[in-house]
Amino acid sequence: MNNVEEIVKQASEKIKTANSVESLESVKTEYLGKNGEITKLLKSMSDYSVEEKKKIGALLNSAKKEIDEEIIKRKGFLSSSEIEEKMKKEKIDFSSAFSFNFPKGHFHPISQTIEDISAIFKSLGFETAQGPEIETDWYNFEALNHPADHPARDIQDTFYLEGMKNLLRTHTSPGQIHVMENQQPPIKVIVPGRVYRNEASDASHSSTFHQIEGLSVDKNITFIDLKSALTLYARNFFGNDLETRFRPSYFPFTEPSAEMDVQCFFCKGKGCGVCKGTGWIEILGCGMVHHNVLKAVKYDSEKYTGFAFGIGVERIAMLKYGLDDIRLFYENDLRFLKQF
Ligand code: 2U9
Repeated sequence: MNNVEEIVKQASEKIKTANSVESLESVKTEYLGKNGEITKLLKSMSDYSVEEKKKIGALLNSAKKEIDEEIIKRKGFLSSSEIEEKMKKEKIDFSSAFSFNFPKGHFHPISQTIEDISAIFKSLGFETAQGPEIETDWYNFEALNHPADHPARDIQDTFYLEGMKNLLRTHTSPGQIHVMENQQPPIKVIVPGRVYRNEASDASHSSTFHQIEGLSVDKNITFIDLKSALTLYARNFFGNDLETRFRPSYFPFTEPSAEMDVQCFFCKGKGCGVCKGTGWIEILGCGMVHHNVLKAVKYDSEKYTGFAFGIGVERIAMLKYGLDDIRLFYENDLRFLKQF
């Protein structure tokens, strides 16, 4: 009986080093099973006196209890890590469990381009707003400083709806008029959307296309703010290494107005077919918001100034993907769309 302590120590050592529930079970059998070390000693007690039996019985029972408890503890630990291990090994990827193979779609290249451009302006602090495609003369022209006899108002250029009261917007600018009517400065929004022009379509014209227009109005907004925002946009979209330039232009709703060019990203300014030998590519129109526009939305044009810009999405997408016919975007030919 002197070696009971030694047996417990040995068992304890084996329990600690057992590294599976299975090997733990065999340790249990070795010590507490039918022919186990402790069981054998319990069986041999008949050789002792009643007094001795009491003492030895207590000793063996506490040894048995100790071994049993250690095994239970170790088993708890091993089974949880075994389950973990098993879960890792048997991880099932259910994505392949569906036998029907849905063809995966993706966004249209025009949507992708709108998304890419919007993300850049979002990073510059612009929020996105949207407006209706059916507008009135006031929102589409009058509030945007188009004189009554402006050619764009001609039925030849604009789709008027029945009764001539409503029209299909010819630009997304009326969206910004709505924003300004509902909100005081500071304003910093972009308005992406579909616009309509009553014109014949060819490789570079379509009666429906998309614009992203932007507007920033606050105290002390200057042409510097316009240049820095649009230069950051152009560098980000077309590449940091390309030069940009602004040329004077004319729009009824901005004064002064400008157009922005980026150095041709195909020939890096040397002159090629894409830039028609000029080394520059026009990417947007812009300007300081005309004070008549600020007045139309009842902003104090002495207190506030703003800049605005307009980007033709199809034009940018054609440049980016090297396409020469705008009509490809609307034909929904899968052989074309699948390439994006
Ligand atoms: C408000 C005031 C001013 C938006 C502007 C342009 C210049 C412009 C064209 C780009 C290519 C149209 O799609 S396109 O053909 N747009 O050149 N757009 S400034 O100016 C605004 C907008 C809203 C209230």
